Amino acid sequence: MRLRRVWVRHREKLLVAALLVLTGIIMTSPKPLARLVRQEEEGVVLVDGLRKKNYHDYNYMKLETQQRGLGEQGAGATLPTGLEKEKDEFYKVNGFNARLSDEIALNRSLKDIRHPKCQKYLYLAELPTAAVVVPFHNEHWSTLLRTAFSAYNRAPKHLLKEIILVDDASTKDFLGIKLDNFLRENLPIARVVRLPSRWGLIRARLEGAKHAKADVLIFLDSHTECTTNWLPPLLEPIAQNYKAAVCPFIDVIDFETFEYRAQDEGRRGSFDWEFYYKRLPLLAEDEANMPMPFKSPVMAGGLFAISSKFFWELGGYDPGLDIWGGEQYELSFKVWQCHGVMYDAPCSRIGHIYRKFAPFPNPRKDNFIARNYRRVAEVWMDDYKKYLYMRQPGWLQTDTGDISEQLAVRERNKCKPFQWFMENVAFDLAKHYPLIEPPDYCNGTIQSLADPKLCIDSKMKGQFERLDSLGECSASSQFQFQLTAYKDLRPLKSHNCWDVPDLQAKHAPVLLFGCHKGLGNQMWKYDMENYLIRFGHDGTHCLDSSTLNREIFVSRCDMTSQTQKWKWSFFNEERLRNYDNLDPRP
Ligand code: UD2
Ligand code: MN
Repeated sequence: MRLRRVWVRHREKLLVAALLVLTGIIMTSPKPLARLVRQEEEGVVLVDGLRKKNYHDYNYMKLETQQRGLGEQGAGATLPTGLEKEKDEFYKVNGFNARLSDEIALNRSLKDIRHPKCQKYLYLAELPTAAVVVPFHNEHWSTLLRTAFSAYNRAPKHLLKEIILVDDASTKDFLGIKLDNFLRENLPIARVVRLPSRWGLIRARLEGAKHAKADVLIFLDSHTECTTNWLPPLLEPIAQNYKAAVCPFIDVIDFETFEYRAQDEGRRGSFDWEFYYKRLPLLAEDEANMPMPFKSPVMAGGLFAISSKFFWELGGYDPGLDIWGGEQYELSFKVWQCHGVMYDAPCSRIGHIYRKFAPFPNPRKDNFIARNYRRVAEVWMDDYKKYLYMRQPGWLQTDTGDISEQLAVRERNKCKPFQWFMENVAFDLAKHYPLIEPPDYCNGTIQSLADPKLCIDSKMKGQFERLDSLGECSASSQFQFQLTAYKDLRPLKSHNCWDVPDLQAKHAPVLLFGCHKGLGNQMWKYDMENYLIRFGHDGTHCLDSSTLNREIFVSRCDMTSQTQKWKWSFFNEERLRNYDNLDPRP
C-alpha cells in the first residue's frame, strides 16, 4: 500500500530518475566493444561446443551470377576472328591460349560446382590468417592477375593477409614495373618479390614463404582461379592441428577455351615408380563422409596450405631442388613421415591451366629433374628407392650433391621410415603401381603381314597426337611398342597410350592419350592365332592399315583381311593364353 502511494505521488520524479540512470549506463559503457561483440556473434553458432560460422559472401556470389561476357560463369570461349596470328604467338610462349585469356575479365565469374553440402558447411569462427605465395617465371599477364584477383575476391578479407608473387627472373617487360604499379593501384594486398636470377619454382616458393607474415602459407601456380569460399576449408584442418597440410581439389581450366570444369570428384594422390604423379581410389569411408576432408598420401604439388610453423619445422623445401619437379614428393613424404597429416578438402576448388606443352627451354645444362628425384629418394625413401632406380638406372649417373642438411631434418624431427608410409598411408599404392613391373604381353616391333617390310612407326608422337603411320621396319626406338600387363598398348616406356575415341568412324583414328590402364577405350588384346590386334572389351574392332598410304586405323575385325594382320617381335604365349583371367591392375 505504502509503495503504491509513493509511486502515485512521485511517479514523474521516479520515471525521470530511472531514465537518467539508464542513459548513464549506456553513456559510460565501452561502446565499440559492445558493438564488436555483437557483430562477431552475428552468424556464429555453437556446433558440438565449437563456435562456427558461415563464411559465404552472398553479395559477391549474387554479383557473380549477373556477370555476362566471354568466359563468364566459367564457360568455354573462342577467340574473336582476326586474331589467329597473335593466338599462335602467345601459344608458343605460354603453352596455352593466352591471347584468349586477355579477352576474358580478370574477375570473371565461375559457376559454383562444389558438392551441394559445401554450401551449408560452417567453419570455425576463429581461423588463422593466410598468405598466398605464387612463384612465376614469364607468366602471361592476364592469367597471373586472374590468379591474384580470384584469390582475393573470393576470400574472407580478414583472413587473407597478403598475396606474394615471386618473380623468378622473368624477362617479359610487363612483369616489371608495370606489374608493380598495376598491383599498387588495383590490388594493394598483392606485391612482387623478385629473385636476382633463375632459381626455379622451389626456391622461389621458399623465398616467398620467408617474406610471408601470416600464420598459414598457401602456394598456388601462377595460372589458377580460386572459386567460391575456397579459403576456409583449407584453413580449418590447420586450425585444429598445425601439422596438417591441406590441398584443394584441382579443377581444369581448358588450355584452349578457358572452360572451367571439374577434374573429378576426388581421388587420393599417389605416384608410380618413375615418379609420375598418379591417383588412387577414394576409400569407402571417404565417400561416405564426402565432402569432409579426406587423407591423401601425396599432393599434386602446386596448390596447398601449410602452417608456416610446421613448414619451417620441416626445414621448408630442400633448397637443393632445382627449377621444377620432385618437391611435391619431398613435402608429402616429410609431412607424413614427420608426424603430420595431409588432407584433400573437397569444398575448396581451384582451377589450374594444365599446359598443352612446356613452352620454356631448359634453363640448365644438366638433368635437374633426375637430380631432384634422387635427392628426394635418397633422403626419404630408404630401401624403396631401388624400385625407382630399377626403372630409371640413368638417375644413378646423376650426382645428388650434398644432402646432409636434409638428413639432419629427418633426424631432428625423428621422422618415421618410408616403410611406415607405404604400410599406413599409401597402403594400396603397390597394388595399383606394383613395385616390380609385371611382364608385358607383347613388345618390340609390330610388323605388317600385308607388307612385311613395314612396321608401325610412332614417329615419336606424343599426347593428343594421331598415331597414323607405317614405316620401313627398324630397331630404332620409334618402332618399339609394348602391350603391357595393364592391357594397354603404348610406345615403349611411354605414358601415352593408344586410344580410340571415335570407334564409329569408318577408319577410326588411333590417338595418343595419357594412359589410364587398359580400361575403357585403351584396352587392347593380341589374338596370336589370327595375328589380329583387337581393340576394346568385346574385341569386335581391330587394328587395320592401308599399306599403300602407309596409314593405320581401326575397323571392324575381318579374319580374312591381310591388312589387319600383325606380328609382334616378342609375345608371351602363356600370358596371352591366360589374358582373359588376368587382372589389368595386377
Ligand atoms: C606441377 C605443379 C607445380 C609443381 C610442379 C613440379 C600443379 C597444378 N602444378 O607444375 O606446382 O609441383 O608440377 O615441380 O600441381 N615456375 C617458376 N620457375 C621455374 C619454373 C616454374 O617460378 O623455373 C613457376 C611457374 O610459373 C608456375 C609454377 O612454377 O607458376 C609451376 O610451374 P608450371 O606451371 O610450369 O608446371 P606444372 O603445372 O606442370
Ligand atoms: Mn602449372
